[in-house]
Amino acid sequence: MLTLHHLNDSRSQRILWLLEELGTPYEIKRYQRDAVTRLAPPELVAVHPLGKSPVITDGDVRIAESGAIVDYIIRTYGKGALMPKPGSAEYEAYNEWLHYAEGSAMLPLMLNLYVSRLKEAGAPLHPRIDSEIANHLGYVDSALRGREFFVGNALTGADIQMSFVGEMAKVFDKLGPYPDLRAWLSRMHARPAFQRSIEKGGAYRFAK
Ligand SMILES: N[C@@H](CCC(=O)N[C@@H](CS)C(=O)NCC(=O)O)C(=O)O
Repeated sequence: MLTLHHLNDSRSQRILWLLEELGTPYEIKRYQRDAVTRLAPPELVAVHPLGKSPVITDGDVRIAESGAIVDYIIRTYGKGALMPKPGSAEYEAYNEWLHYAEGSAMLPLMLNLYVSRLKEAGAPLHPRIDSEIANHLGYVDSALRGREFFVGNALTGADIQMSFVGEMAKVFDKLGPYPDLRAWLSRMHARPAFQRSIEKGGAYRFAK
């Protein structure tokens, strides 16, 4: 059976949400962040050398990196759900969002997280970080204008993969100028499968 190696308060939440959307049988193995450092516990290194979450194991398959996990689960267990038809223009847009979330959009948000810890010493970096956050969130907001989902007329893995970008933007209080992104995130949070994933995953402060 597929096992999700789940770290509390993390990107792993979106994999739980995906599994709940699909109704795929799975097991959760839980890992707790260190209360002070917020780092993952060393037991995760036994699952994957990076020691990060999410990771899934499924028989001989082991995958880290959430975009690859979303892609694998949908291809393997989705029976055609949550992804556009391969070869279609919508599929290319879907695949682009799967990569874009972690490959581009998360970078300025993570820089904001770390550079903010430098307090005054980080001040010279903030104009560039802030303008890149605005660049990406503005792009995402305009992509959602007049649409309910990122691709097509139904939920896909693109919405699930992009959700953590929305969560982090919300945590940093950056969603104010982006009504379409804000409304989309609220719609995603209202989905019954998302709500179930919160119940199963334990406390998840990002969705509050
Ligand atoms: N790009 C990776 C990022 C994985 C990642 O950094 N996960 C974080 C949780 S959100 C983690 O495990 N942090 C704990 C640590 O680094 O010790 C993905 O999307 O899966």
